[in-house]
Amino acid sequence: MLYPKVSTSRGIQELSGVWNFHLCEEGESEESWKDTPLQQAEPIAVPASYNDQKDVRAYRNHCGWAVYQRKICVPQFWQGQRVVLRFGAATHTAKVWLDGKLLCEHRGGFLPFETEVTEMLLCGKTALLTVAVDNRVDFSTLPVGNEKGTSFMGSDNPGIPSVEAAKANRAKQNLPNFDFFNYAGLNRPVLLYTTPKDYIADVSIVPEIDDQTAQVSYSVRTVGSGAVSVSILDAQGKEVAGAEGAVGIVQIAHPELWWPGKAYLYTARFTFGTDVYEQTFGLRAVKVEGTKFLINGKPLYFKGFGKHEDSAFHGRGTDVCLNVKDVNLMHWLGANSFRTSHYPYAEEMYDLCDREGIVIIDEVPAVGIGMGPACDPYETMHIRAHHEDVLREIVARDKNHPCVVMWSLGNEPDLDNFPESAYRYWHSLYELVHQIDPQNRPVTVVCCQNSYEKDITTRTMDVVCLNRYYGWYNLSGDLDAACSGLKMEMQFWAKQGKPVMFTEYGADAVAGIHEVVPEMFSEEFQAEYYQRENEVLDQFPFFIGEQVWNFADFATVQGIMRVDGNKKGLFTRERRPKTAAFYFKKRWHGIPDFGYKE
Ligand code: GCB
Repeated sequence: MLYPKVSTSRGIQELSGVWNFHLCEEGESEESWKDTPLQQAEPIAVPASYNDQKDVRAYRNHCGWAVYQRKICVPQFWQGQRVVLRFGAATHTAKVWLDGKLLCEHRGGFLPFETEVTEMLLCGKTALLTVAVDNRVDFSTLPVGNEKGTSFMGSDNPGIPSVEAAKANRAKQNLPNFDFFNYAGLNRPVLLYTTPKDYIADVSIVPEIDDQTAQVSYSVRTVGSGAVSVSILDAQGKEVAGAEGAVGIVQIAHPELWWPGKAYLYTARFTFGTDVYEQTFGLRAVKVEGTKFLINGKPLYFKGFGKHEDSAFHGRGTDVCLNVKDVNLMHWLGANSFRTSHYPYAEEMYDLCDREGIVIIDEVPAVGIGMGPACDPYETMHIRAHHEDVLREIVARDKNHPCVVMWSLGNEPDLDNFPESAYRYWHSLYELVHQIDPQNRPVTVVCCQNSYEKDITTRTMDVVCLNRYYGWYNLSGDLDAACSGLKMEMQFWAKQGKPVMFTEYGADAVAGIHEVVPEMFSEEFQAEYYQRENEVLDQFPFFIGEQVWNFADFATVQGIMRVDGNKKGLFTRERRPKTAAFYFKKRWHGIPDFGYKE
């Protein structure tokens, strides 16, 4: 799906601002307000999560539908155009009405959707836009919620009669099976945009690089009739190549390649009749060969993070200022990459990373797929069809970004309790993504600390991505034992002939707790944990990257394992550095992006 851009043929009207808002009570239909202005509406900022915008438990802990409303209209000079209403995301399920007419429904809280509203808005009137969003998570949603029991961080003491009785009378609540706060609402920009009646619906760009020239295959999907042409502009806006036709190949002589840390962007200006759409792209090749991850033929060493879209007040709301700040902090640290744990991020972040040369492992919200050794999640959860839809949607959205170098099918599913079921599930998704990605990038699934010998899926991915907590969740506080366990596991991976990286490792550190003899939760322990484990990882040539958990402290569901959120950040939630940030700054500026282990 194309990102809306202004061009000589296209206009945009942003609908950001303060909307009207209402939380539905249990039993109240989300449709009640579809054609009626909300009574006693509350103000709510869009884009942003609603949870932290008002300090009442009802907002924070809401479970179910919430209704957003505002009036919209378009200028008369948009007559003759096609008008589209677009949501960057609505978390997790959405229904959209205009003057009471149902325009669309969407499942999945982290990807865009849109609907044409030409007839309804070009009649010269103002219309009532009503959007209902449902934040409930269960066995049919991604991310997954538990249907009974507790949330990820909860504790239940089964068997105590008074506790059991109290549980039965509890108010309905979400039980996330994942460790991040279930921020909900219109988290991403909402806008109206125009195209001509005959328009460009999608573009796809696939670069291939040779020593002296680069070849770019392109294809354009159009609606209506007309001729397609493309003109390729360099970073200064000078035309360097061009072609006619909806499908074709252009050659770029003396190409400037896109590198991590040294981004170079070309623009493909597509024309179809009167419509013009500009798509930036980079010339870069991605390939896994043996135990190496090659970008433009050179072996990359990943230095970076798992992150979250998370900040005070906004929750998971798009914050382009925070994005710029975070990318600048990555440059400060000498990092080159991050994973969009545990869901696709807002499109604005990918544009920024294209421009700033930061590499992304792009993950879908398939997190929480596991129910312990007693129950096969692949038999019990009803997620397969939705998982495929989400993968198709993320590839359609992000396929042209040079910053995206690998797809992650999901985070920490059960891979070892039901190894055959897991293999059947994940391997078919792996094949699907290889088929649908025009650039055929590497594909992975992120593996949690498990019985790696029983897990027959992780080793079949293009890159083995491991989340490991030696010294934290196991062998807690004992870094000698942690390093010995880690080393033993690495010897197993050495035999698999695959590139291996950490997509998570870490320790909570509460900013301000300092110790001469470091123990858990102090800043010094966190720094020492990384220093000791990195000494082990550096011994293995097939180990191609370290992404720490997490970039910054973040909000999560309350529970006995978390005090005011997850504290594994190298930065606090306000982006103040902890001791470990200075350790990594020194280390990563000393590790080249390419050829570290040659
Ligand atoms: C993990 C999860 C991540 C958690 C992290 C932790 O393995 O992938 O979502 O936040 O551990 O801190 O426990």
